[in-house]
Order: sequence, then structure tokens, then C-alpha cells
Amino acid sequence: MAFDIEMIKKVYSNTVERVDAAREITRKPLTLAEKILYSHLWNRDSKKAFIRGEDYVDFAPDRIALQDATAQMALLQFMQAGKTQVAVPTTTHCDHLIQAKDGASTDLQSALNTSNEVFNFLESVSNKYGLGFWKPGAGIIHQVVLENYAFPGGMMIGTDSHTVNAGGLGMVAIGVGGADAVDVMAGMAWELKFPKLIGVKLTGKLSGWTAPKDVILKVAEIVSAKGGTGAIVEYFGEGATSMSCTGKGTICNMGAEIGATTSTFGYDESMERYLRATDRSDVADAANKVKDYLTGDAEVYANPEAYFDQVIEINLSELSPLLNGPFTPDLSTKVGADMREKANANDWPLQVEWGLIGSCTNSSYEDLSRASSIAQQAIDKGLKMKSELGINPGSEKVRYTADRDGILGVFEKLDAKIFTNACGPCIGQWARYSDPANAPKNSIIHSFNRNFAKRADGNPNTHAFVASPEIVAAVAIAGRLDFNPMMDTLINEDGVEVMLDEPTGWELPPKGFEVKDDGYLAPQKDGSRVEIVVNKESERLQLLEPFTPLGNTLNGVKLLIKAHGKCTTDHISMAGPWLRFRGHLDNISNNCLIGAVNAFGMKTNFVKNQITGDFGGVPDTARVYKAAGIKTIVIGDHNYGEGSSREHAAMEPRHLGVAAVLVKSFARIHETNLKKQGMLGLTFANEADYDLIQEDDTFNFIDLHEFATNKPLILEVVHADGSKDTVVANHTYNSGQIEWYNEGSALNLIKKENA
Ligand code: MIC
Ligand code: SF4
Repeated sequence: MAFDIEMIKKVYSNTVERVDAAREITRKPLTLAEKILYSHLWNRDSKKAFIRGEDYVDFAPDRIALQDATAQMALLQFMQAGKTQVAVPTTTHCDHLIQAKDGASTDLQSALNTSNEVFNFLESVSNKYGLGFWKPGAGIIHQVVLENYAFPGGMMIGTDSHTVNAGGLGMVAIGVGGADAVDVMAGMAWELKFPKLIGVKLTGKLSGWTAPKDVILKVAEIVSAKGGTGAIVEYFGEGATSMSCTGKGTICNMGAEIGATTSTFGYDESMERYLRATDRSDVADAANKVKDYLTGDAEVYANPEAYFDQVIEINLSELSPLLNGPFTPDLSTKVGADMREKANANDWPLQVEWGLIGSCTNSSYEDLSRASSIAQQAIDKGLKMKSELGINPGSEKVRYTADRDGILGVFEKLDAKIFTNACGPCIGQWARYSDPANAPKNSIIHSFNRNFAKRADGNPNTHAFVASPEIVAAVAIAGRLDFNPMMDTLINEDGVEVMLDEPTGWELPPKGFEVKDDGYLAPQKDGSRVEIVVNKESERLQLLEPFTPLGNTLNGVKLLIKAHGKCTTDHISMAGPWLRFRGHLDNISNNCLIGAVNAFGMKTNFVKNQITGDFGGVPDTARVYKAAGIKTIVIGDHNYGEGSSREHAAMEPRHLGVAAVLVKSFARIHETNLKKQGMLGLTFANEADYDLIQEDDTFNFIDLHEFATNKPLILEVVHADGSKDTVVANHTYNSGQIEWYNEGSALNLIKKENA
């Protein structure tokens, strides 16, 4: 069985008891987010009312999900923790390591050929330690989780930033680094700073061309890519209940793009319908019995300003379809004339080469059916597609059902490529060019979530715009970025002017979901005899060596790179072709920070080696320092480490001898990842000090021997001419996290405690 109803019933009986208790402790009505948080406290007897944005709190999540690209490192760490079974239900999903090239039938086979070693490793580790395993081709982690495991009022963590997608089914689902997941798999608590709360009141109703995607594209415009940092976003109001469950999933999914800890919606009829359609009537029945506990209190929604830290109101009836991009998901433009103007002013190519529909963000049955209603019109109205079209369904269940119902057939008639049920073009696994670095400037439009430079196809000149699946279909038909389907006409093959009608579709398949083989493998009851083999010669997998503590005297630390501007996890540890090394720390370290722009010279992967005076790539230079026993520091701008949960972005610098990362501000998951690996993640107390840092600087940590909570660290920065500056560096380490630093990593501490 894919889910455990008894476990869910237990969660619900806890919820009732603990929510009532929390109301007394906090002496106020509760938001949904608070209900879920308070009912998942590790310490069941806690009587504390937590301070949002301040208190570190231990939680007990109900589930864990891992995906192939992050699971390798997570499981390599778990194998060191000395446990025989995972303590909490966990699943592994194979979705990232599959290229999109010619279409599912050949692409899946070639992924199996090239990555078999890794898939076998993940399968045998899952089997040994009691994790459920979803085979390559079964689907994208977040869609599979929504269909099988997510449940209203539950708490889960996942080693992927879009774990938040499960908020669409009323969960608090949070993306974490692998080391966090290891804690929970090993039976320990999971720690999070008690989040702030943002309420989004949705009034009105979506209609015509607007879709749930436009809601989150609008929210991103309002709050920006870091506006949700440290907060849970809770959606409510008539507009919320009027949307489908999977539409809510889309909105929560892209909460990662505003840096939110997670997003969620209260339990409602759309969720009930979705649970019943996905074979989980027993979960719906159980949820119905405790309905009031699975949504925010009425007083909260009636007077949100009194209970949320920030309130945003969006009238869905006034929303218009948006395109966000290029290069950042929070740059919003209305379809049509506004886009034409902006594109012309910024020299964005108006011609659109590709439209891509799918990914974990927008690949529900509803998404595919609405997009196909537009595609069907191209056929009916004699329009020739001006852009190419690609589809990556989110799961085998959706794919099989959409195929049965003729939805995929519509796309196929338009020569669309149906890629594997996997991430593919969303994560640089799109074999679009033979030489992406020298590929031409172009525009594409997709229904995914991220559009950082090089993200989809490795081409720095690809301008990617994010939109709803129905807008992607329309723009792909027109082939123009500035097409406004609500106003513009198109000329068909017979020279006749035609217009596209509004999209129509099905929230859920009228004939129900169906699937032949969903791709799930249950683990053995007793995995003790399962052997895990990691070949010493392997270039894909490498057993981990514990990191050595950095110690309390750090002097003579050299600047490795001062990153200029946006530095996401894609800049720090690129995906695409590098995904193949996710289980081999030394090999993947060769991509360390190669996408970051060096503030000196404004080039990528070109930094000064202070020992030799030569210039070279970041990883090579770091290796020279490491060999010489010299520690290094990375300097960064705002929202450093935004994007992915990949802990490689912390482990690689750690492996290459970086001791500290000092930035204007961090994205949450990345900051935790640095702490977990026993490094210093610091922020400038005075942001302007960023400008003091010179290319030849050396850093001395004056008072690291007094490293303590709530006490900034003082750094002496010695410039090449001998002059000095003092920089005050803030940090958010609590005493447990300082211990991780002292031990060399959180894992070292677990091992010590288990020894
Ligand atoms: C992504 O969307 O960037 C990824 C790839 O899914 C990552 C995880 C990873 O880097 O493996 C994420 O979002 O956390
Ligand atoms: Fe996969 Fe893209 Fe979703 Fe990440 S965002 S899980 S790469 S589909």
C-alpha cells in the first residue's frame, strides 16, 4: 500500500488534542500553518508559545521524500549514521537523471543505460533501509507525492525545494538539504526556525485565460524572489476554495521561487475530490471528521491583519495572464502589448522557439487537458504551430490517463515531443544543442517554475519565460512572445483570420485515473541482508569521508571569489550535465561556483590565485589553496544560494577548503546546508562592507574562539597594501548548530552520539 491510513488517523487524533492545547497556550485563534506546526512538535508536552522568526523549534515530520539527484548524497550520509531502518516513512523518486531528447521511449532507455549504476544504488539502499522506491519513468517526485502520500494537516520534508508542492493538499511540506533528511530518517528531530506567517487572501474567481499559475506569478511580482524568506504563506478566501487541488499545488510549488519556507491551503472540497479521485477515500473520510482542524480558524481569516505578519490580497477576477522572466521568476509582465514594449526595450527575442508544458509545477490532468483544448484549436482552425512543443507529464498515472483520454494524442498531432515523466528540460536535462555554450540568442516559454540562466538547455542566451500551460500552448501556436490570445487574431493556413477561444478542461478525469504500472517498488521487510556495493573506481558514486573540524583559529584565509549579483544554487553547483556526479563529491566539486560571476573582472569561473598571481577556474584555484593548507572564503550578495535544496552547493566548497561564506543575505535552505556541513555561513552586519572586499584580501577571524549564539563574529580584512578593515559578521547559529561546527559537520555529531 502506498500510504498508511492508520498513521494518518493517528496524526489526526494528535492534531485535535494538540491544536486545542496550542490555542490555550497561545491564547488566540490559529492559522492553519500554526495548527500543523504545533501538532507536529517533537516535544509533545511543550507549553511554549513560540516567537515567529526567532525561536528554533524541533519538529516531528510524518514523511520524507527524496529524489535521485539529492538522494544519493542524503543516503550516502544516512549509511554512515549507523541505523538499520529509516525511522519515518520515506520514499525515493528517480526523476532528475533522465534526459529529454527524442521522446520518452528512447530517452528513458538511454537514462537507464547511462545511470543504471546510480539507480541500482538507490534501489538497493532503499530496499535495505526500508524506503519505498519509485523507478525511473514513474514520475516527478512532487506529482507522485501529491497523488499518493500528501494529506491535509500532515507535515513532510523532502530533499528538494519544490517539496512545498504538497501544500496544495493542505500539508506543511518543506524542502531541506539531505543532512536534514538524514536526521529525521535516523529518528531525530528536525529543527526549523518558527516561521513568520504571510496570509494571502484570494477574492473573486479565476476565469477565461487566467489560471492558478497566474496567482503565484503575481505573488512573485508583489513580494520578489526573496520576499517569502523565513515565512509560511497561507492562502485563504473564496478564491482559494474555488480552485482545484492541483491548481493549489502549482501555487504552493512556486512558493519556492519567492523563498517561502512553504505555502499551504486549508482543507476543502477540491482536496476531498482529489483524494477520492486518487483512490484515497479513506483519507478524505478521516479528514472530514476533523475538518475544522485542517484549516485556519474563522476569526483568523475574518481579520487576517491581526494574525499574520503580512497580508496580501489578490482579486482573482481582476487577474490577467502573466509571463515571468527572463532569468528570474519574479519579473512579471502582462501578456500582449506590455510584453511587446518590454521585450523591445530590453532586446528580448519576440520570436518563440519552444513551448514546454509540464514539470512538477504544472503537469496535472487539469493542466494537460486545458492546454490540449488550446492545442486542439490549432488543429480545428487550421493553424500551423509556429514554435515547437514539448510535454513532460508529471507521473505515469497522469500520462496513462491523459493518453487514454486522447489528450496526449492532440499534442502528438501537432508533432509535440512527449518526454519521459521526469524533470528533463526543467533541469538542464534537455539535449537541445550539441554546443549549448555557443548557441544562439532565443526565447522559449514554459510552464515550469525556474528560469535562471542556462537552466533548461545550458544556453546562456536562452530567454525563458514562465507562464500557465494554456498560455504556453497559445504562445507556442502564435510563435510570438507578445501574443495576447484574448485580443489578437492569427492567420491560418487558408489565409483566414481566426482567434483562439478560452481554454476548457477537466479538473479530474471524468473516467477516473488509470495506470498499468505506476513504477513503485516496496522495500523488503528485513533488508539486513541487502548488500550495497559502491565501486571504488566509480566516477558516479563515492563513499563519504568525514569532514575535519575547521577549528577555532582561522587566520590567513584567502578570498576565493567575490560573487557579483544573483548567485543561486544553479550558479554554485550547476545541474544539467553535472547531475551525473551528484553521488561523487570529489568529481562534482569540479563545478563548484563555476557559474558565479566574479566581482573582479565580471567573468564566470575566472579568479585570481593569490599564491601564484595566476588566474584560473574556481575549483582548480580552490584545489591549489587546499593543497597548500590554506583555507578560503566566499563573498556573496543578497539571497545567496536561492533555488535548490542541493547540499552539494555547501559540500563542494567545504570539500575544497572553503571555511566561510559571507554574504548580504542567504536563502534559508542553503544557509542551513552550510551549517550542517560544519562551515561558517555569515552575513554582513553592514551590507556596504561588501564593497570593502578586494581581490587580494586575506581574512583573520579575530574572535572565533568565542563563537557563541547571538554574538557577531569580527573579521579583520587585510588588503594587499597592508591596510586593514574590520568587518562585523552576523550569524544565526544556535548552540546545537555551533556544535555541528565544532564537530566538523552535523553528521559527525550524529555518529559520535550513536557510537
Ligand atoms: C531544482 O528544481 O532546482 C531541483 C533540481 O529539483 C533541486 C534539487 C536538486 O538540485 O537536485 C531543488 O529544487 O531542490
Ligand atoms: Fe524536477 Fe524541475 Fe520540479 Fe525541480 S522544479 S523537481 S527539476 S521538475
